[in-house]
Amino acid sequence: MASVSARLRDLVARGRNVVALTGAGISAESGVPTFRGKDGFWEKESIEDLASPRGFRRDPRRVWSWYDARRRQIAACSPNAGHRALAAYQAQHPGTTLVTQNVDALHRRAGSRPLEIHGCLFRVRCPREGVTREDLRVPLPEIPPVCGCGATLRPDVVWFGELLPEKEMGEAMEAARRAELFLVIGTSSLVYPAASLPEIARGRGAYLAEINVEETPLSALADEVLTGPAAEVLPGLLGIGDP
Ligand code: BV8
Repeated sequence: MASVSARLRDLVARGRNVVALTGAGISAESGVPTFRGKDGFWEKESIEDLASPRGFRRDPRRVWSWYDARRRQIAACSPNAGHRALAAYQAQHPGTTLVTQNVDALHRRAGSRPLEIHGCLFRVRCPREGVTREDLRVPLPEIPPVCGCGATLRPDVVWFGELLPEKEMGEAMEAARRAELFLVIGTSSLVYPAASLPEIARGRGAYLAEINVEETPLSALADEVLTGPAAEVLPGLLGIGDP
């Protein structure tokens, strides 16, 4: 287990204005591939063709086949000890803000109340009616799925070149500004504007701790780096035995 400074332990125990930002790495031990690691999602596919409005307009069937495959894969996965430790910590310290870039719904399944700033794979949106609804059908009955109004549905996720949801991102920015402790967990810190959140927090005086299995562009800015898998580091760090 990575060694933790007394300062970090105190801030965790105090539990005031704590923000956690998670990425694909926290779901790795649940069996969900990360994006940029080996066997990652992006390794096989071109990101522009799949996670972009242009790619979807050009070939909705291909894009939905990829999302349906991810939905099937993730539906078979369960939250891990890292997700559960964050959920228990947020229950103990209700002022904790959990921001996730992940679209796998595993934080919610672990009992957390996350700000899902990149949306969720298990929600669909009708572009004609502007209505978003949960859709847990695995596999989808037809590819691409069609709304009752006849329009082709889209996944309720944020694609490259698209704006992040205003409400969730506004709350995340506000929490980053007020943060006393900002934990960055399992993200390559490459995708913006999500990656700007720890920078904002650090700039406003937050203590910045990174939990990752390898160095990232954020590591140099962090006050403390805990190297190790999130499912192993988080229960000990957050003082939560794995129930
Ligand atoms: C936008 C949803 C603006 C879909 C995704 C500067 C400012 C603003 C924008 C930009 C900018 N520079 C470039 C941009 C454009 C772009 C961007 O950031 N590009 C990057 C690639 C350079 N950003 C955008 O397009 C965003 N929109 O800015 O709009 C705008 C302005 C005007 C008009 C219109 C719009 C939208 C970004 C959201 C894109 N959507 N996904 C889907 O999932 O299908 S991004 C995708 O990457 C996922 O959401 C994912 O969460 C995210 C980040 O990846 P990570 O989660 O970090 O995963 P990764 O595999 O990279 O890393 C895993 C990490 O875990 C590694 O560090 C690894 O070491 C670690 N790890 C592995 N195992 C473990 C572990 N850690 C701990 N424990 C383990 N066991």
